[in-house]
Amino acid sequence: MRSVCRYSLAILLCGFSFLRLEAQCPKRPDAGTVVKDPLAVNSVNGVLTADFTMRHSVDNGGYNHYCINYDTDKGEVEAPTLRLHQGDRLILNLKDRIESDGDDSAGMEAMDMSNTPTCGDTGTPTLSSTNMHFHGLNVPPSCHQDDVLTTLLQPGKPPFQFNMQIPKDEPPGLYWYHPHVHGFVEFQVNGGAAGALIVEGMDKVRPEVTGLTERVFVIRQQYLVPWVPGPYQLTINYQDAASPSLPSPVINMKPNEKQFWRVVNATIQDFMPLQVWFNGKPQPLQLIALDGYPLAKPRNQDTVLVPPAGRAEFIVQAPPQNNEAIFISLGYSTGPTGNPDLEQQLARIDVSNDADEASTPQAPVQAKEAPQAAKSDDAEPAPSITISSLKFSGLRNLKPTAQRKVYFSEEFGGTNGPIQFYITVDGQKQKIFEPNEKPAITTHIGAVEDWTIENHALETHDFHIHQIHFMLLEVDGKPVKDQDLRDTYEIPFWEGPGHPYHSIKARFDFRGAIAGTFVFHCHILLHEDMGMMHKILVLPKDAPDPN
Ligand SMILES: [Cu+2]
Repeated sequence: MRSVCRYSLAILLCGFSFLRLEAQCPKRPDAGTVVKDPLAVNSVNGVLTADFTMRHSVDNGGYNHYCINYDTDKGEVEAPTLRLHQGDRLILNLKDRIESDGDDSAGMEAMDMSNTPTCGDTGTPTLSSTNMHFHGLNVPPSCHQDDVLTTLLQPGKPPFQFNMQIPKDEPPGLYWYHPHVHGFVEFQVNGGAAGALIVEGMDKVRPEVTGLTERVFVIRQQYLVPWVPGPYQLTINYQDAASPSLPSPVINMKPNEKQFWRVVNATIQDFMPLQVWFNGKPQPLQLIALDGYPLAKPRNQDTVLVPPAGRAEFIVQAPPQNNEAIFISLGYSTGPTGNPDLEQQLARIDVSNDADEASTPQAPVQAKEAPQAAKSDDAEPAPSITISSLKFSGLRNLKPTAQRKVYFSEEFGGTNGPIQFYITVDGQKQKIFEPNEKPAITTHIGAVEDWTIENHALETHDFHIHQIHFMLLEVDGKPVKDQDLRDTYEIPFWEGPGHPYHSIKARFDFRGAIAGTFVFHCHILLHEDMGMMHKILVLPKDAPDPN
């Protein structure tokens, strides 16, 4: 649920923005057109260098958009897919060119940043500030890498450089990037500022995908400002998915063709049970990877539930010619105090022998030397990568060094007052996140911990931790059959008195080179912005705890 205070300030914000801002974001595709993949920018000789500019505009429909623009010689393109290999270096120059009018506090009280180290520009975070999080990447939480706590970019300042090496044992798969300035994440990701990042090599782990046409679908979600209660508009690669009130987006496939779909849930809060339908029923999807981690064994599922910020990679087989097929997100109940996630057709699948093969436009400069990513059937057979060589492998057989319990909860602040959103380490006092707080959890490099995460709220929450994946062990106290590696996982709402809390138990692996402070939080972005987040400090092995 959303707070009254945010609502009224959003109206204010809109009142200013509507009148004066020139469009800074590229035009979005028309409704009912063929869904194109994002532009792919490939690494060349082990390095991917890209220049991004964060901008803002308000479209004709009144939607506020923040956009991550990438410079090409034909103009700016929005949110390209960054494609790198294990061990490659990502050099991303990001500049903040958000133009704001009037109040850009977005209803957030100015945060106390005292005693908070600074990386990048100084000043108070506002709606015009930005930074970047590389969701799922197992890279250090340090300045110029994946540090959302202290990295701050302010409008008009020189570009800030992110420079990080993708670990050599990073799982091949689908990751994503988005801004993560505490208090303003939802506004910037709302309908816009998010893109996919792929670590190449899935075919080396899961040969099932070899030679298949690959599609990248980034599902976003947008609401009108001023905000009105109810479900928000979904988009697929920036095209409105609002059938039947707008013509459905179109995905082209050849009859009986198998394609490898890589889907990012870049929504602000939508839990998406994904299905592909034809012949009047959902079809089996061959699930290959979740949250950028290849499955130990592919499995067939009719429904793939992808929580906000989750990713699913699966093989879809088209029906024979002259069959209608659809790609759909089913409705999902998030509980009495949750927002409704309604059923929505994401696209109509057009089955024809004339289907366009070149679905992934490549960035012109980099593509000259880079391998074509979308098709790999004429490439040399890739040497295989074994699951056991990937980060976090072998976790199943390790003995945990600590057990913890963490829980989500909510609290009404008055008769009509805003809800407070908490994530709490059991035994500590419930409190919302503050930038200068001490870490709620301190651990050491080398630790392997089992956490039980419960939901005490009447609303489903969406657990995410930065920097590492965790291995799912139990759901509601029962061992799971598939111990998938995840970085985001849903914990359903409490049904009320007389019912047990829903929970998961998962194993957290701190054996990697990730010393530093980072965060765990709910990935319903409003909840994160309102403080449903805390810090975890990972100390070097044997270092004393300073707290
Ligand atoms: Cu939440």
